[in-house]
Amino acid sequence: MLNIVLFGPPGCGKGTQSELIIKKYNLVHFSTGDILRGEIKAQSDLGKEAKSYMDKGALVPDSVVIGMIGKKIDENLGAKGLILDGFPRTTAQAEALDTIMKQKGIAVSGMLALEVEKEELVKRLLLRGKESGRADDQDVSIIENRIKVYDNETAPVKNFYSAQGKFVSIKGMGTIDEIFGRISSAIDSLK
Ligand code: B4P
Repeated sequence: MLNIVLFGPPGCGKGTQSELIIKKYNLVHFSTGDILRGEIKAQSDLGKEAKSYMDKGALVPDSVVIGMIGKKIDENLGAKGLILDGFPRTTAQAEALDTIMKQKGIAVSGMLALEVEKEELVKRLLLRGKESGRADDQDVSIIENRIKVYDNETAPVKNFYSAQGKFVSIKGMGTIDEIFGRISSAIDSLK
């Protein structure tokens, strides 16, 4: 299986590029953010818990998010591969993913990390907030908190994959098509 971790700060283009990748490479999309927003919409217990963290720009606890991944992998073991969009976001999540994948005889093929300047991230997210009404994209202080949480808790996950020789840095500035071209070249060299 071709299992790709698509990584980067909030607003770097993970969701946007995932849509293009799944079409071109016929992979299954797994976005923890989308799943959590679905739970919030359904007003489930999980959604209520997740909302209290997401509204502040904090990460949802590892135990909640890790619990969601095993089932998704089991459901898609026959697929060509997975795009993990927004997961793992902590080293504990990366370790759990490794353990679960080893049990199933599969592995992460590579981590593609989109690098984008902070001002551009804030600009993109505020624009999305205006267009979509997404609660965590409306307020500069919440967006800045998400970027801070990324720097402190999520960026170290790069070291985890770097130590396994699986880390690939991708310039995430430019048009969506330009960035997709860089991502496609990186994926082709993983295959
Ligand atoms: P996510 O849903 O993962 O959202 P995100 O990181 O904010 O956005 P993404 O990166 O996908 O958006 P994109 O740039 O594509 O997470 C939301 C929250 O859920 C987290 O803060 C956290 O609380 C929780 N969560 C999720 N996963 C978790 C986990 N594993 N553990 C714990 N908590 C978790 O899009 C941004 C905007 O930029 C769009 O409007 C897009 O159109 C635009 N854009 C994209 N590319 C562009 C380009 N090249 N030029 C101009 N605009 C561009």
